[in-house]
Amino acid sequence: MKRTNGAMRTQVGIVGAGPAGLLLSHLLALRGIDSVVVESRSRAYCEARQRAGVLEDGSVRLLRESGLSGRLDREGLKHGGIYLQFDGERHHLDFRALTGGRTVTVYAQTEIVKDLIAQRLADGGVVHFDVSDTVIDQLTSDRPVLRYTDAGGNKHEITCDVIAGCDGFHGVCRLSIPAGLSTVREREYPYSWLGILADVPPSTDELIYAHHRSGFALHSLRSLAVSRLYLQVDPDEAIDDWPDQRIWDELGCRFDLPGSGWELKQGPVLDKGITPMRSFVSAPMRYGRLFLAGDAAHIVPPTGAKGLNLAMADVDVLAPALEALLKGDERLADSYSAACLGRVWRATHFSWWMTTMLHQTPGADAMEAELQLSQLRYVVSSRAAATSLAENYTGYPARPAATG
Ligand code: RFL
Ligand code: PHB
Repeated sequence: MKRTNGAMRTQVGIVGAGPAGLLLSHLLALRGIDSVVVESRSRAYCEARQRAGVLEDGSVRLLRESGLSGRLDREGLKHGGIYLQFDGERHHLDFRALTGGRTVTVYAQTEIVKDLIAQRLADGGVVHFDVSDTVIDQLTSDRPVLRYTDAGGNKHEITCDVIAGCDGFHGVCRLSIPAGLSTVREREYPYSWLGILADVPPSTDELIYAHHRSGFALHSLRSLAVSRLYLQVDPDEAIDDWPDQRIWDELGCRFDLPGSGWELKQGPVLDKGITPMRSFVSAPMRYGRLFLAGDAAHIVPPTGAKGLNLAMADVDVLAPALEALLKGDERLADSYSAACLGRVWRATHFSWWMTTMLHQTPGADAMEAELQLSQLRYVVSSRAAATSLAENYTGYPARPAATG
């Protein structure tokens, strides 16, 4: 950030210090482009917010190629498949065998955010936490402005060349696009996820997605010592009605495999919360000099493990597009939205498909239950169907290997 006669100036003003905003700031810095990130929450809050856990191989490569994978390479857990459980049976899908060697990596979003913040600050990057009253303006000019109030109550205005709206689903940037100029496609699902983080080694080597007549359950993990588990619950459930033992009992019931000897290990609950499920796509992802990336433009239900990966894929496309735009070539900026939306819609469909195949729809009839079970049986018995799941789960389209 530069100061000229008291006025502040940067090339790219970035709203939001989630994975999209922080990674974009880093990718721009690698290209010699100056940015300022403003974030309404504290650094501690951003680093502790429990969210995603699964990275596609393309996301891992992006982090590696941009010098951010030191801890990820040491601590990330490579997974070559998942389990699908239904009808009292647990089936393994072997992604390596189905996709010619592709894998995913379990490495928590909290750790990616910690790594990104540490790297930006070590490189002299500017990230302002605890800001309020964020406003973006003059978006159709070539000098858009970013206004905010800092933690001490002082008001600031930064003149930018471009603004990146990386402020998540509840941010202000998308709302700054005039209503008639964007198209929104949205679906709310009639269930939520109750998620816990537990101080207990995972009871599984790879994630278990379980279809059960009481509702969906997912066994994920954060490390070889910490488990992450989810339960489908009604959207109006209150977390206070779910004491820890009730959660463990319900998880035990939904993952139960009679006669197998398998048991769910229980431990102290470190964090718990309820998240609604929604699909949402706002297009185009550009308005003048405002570019949206990540959850600011699109969200998916977490069943496909796609949200974080989409956020990273967006900024992978946006960084070179902004580099070219700042040199006077707008072609990549013009194609940014379309380039991202192809992947976004594929992930939106996959997430919807996984969600509707695995959850119990309130009020659904026996016909729907049989259709779900038939689809699940098909996925675990047909190589073609299993390959389709594996290809989407590991990331479609695959991120091309780096050249040179
Ligand atoms: P974020 O992470 O929401 O970051 C946006 C940031 O913007 C800030 N902000 C503002 N700052 C300044 N001024 C304002 N007016 C602002 N308004 C908002 C916010 O405080 C925040 O820090 O969006 P980003 O960067 O686009 O990243 C998206 C991901 O966080 C999200 O898609 C994933 O977490 C989704 N997701 C998953 N994705 C995966 O790829 N794999 C998974 O396994 C996975 N599991 C999940 C998930 C999301 C979940 N929840 C809680 C929604 C599991 C769950 C339970
Ligand atoms: C997680 O570990 O938080 C997680 C993993 C897979 C999903 C969703 C969430 O599909």
